[in-house]
Amino acid sequence: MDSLAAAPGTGPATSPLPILRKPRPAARFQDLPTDRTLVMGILNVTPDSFSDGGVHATSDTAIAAGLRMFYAGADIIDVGGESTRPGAVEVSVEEEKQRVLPVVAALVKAGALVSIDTTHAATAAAALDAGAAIINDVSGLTMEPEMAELAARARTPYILTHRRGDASTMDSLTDYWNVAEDVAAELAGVRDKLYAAGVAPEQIIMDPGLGFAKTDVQNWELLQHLDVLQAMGHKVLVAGSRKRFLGSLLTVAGKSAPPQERDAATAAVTAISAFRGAWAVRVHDVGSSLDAVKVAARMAPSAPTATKPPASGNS
Ligand code: PMM
Repeated sequence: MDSLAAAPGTGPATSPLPILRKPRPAARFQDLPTDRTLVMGILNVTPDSFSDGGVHATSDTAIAAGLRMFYAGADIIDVGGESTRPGAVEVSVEEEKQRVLPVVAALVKAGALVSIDTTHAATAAAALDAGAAIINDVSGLTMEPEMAELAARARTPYILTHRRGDASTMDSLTDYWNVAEDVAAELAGVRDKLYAAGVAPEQIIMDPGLGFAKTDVQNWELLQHLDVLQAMGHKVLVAGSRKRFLGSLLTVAGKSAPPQERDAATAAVTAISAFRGAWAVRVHDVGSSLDAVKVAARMAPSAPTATKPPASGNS
């Protein structure tokens, strides 16, 4: 019997950590499943993220939450130490590293595949040293262009997110001619910089940056036209979990639904994104999105059917 094994979340009530399973070999990006959309669990180690700020404010609670997501089936855990919500206060690189590095190291040791959500190259480099396998830079290379050299040197997959401006300015930068075409064109411009730095096409994951310099209507339009992004030939990540445009959609009596009540809508977005071939979704509630991915896979044209093929020939 595996004496260290236990069902997820079954540690004693007094312990913030689920009982640790045996360390597993380090997970590798190239071993991720390719026959379905992947689910990336969001782990914000911050006091002020818009939807889960303060929930995982210490290393222990963050590690426990990350392990729960991993054992629930998340393919990737996205660890971030700085809030990116509009108007968020910047943290120093040292503070950010203190928040994320112990969490990255513990999750990697447990066998999880970890991405590091940061706009700082120094934090990304330290997280890669601690075992992270993907760089998730929501600034789309605008904050620290040296991220490109880091991704090239480390041969690490790089999530290229569309964003205009920064947390303090993006809400006023929503002027587009055709949002899907414009986002794709702006991403293509940054992609060329990544190529110039030596990043290979297969390392690049495109993200439309839902909620970053987008109005509610523009977010929906981007989801409707995911094919425009997919036509660029890279993997596509959809990150709409609990975002404001879902809250607005679910308005009751003039009040936007609070973030914690947006998970069913998030799962619906996951199902549609998966059906349309997204490589991955980035979500807070892993379980409901895993279910949604299964439904989408079962609905795909390639899924098994009970209908017999028409008889061929006269024999
Ligand atoms: N959004 C947030 C944080 N990180 N990363 C990617 N790649 N794409 C996003 O849209 C994105 C991100 C902000 O949302 P959160 O507070 O839920 O993490």
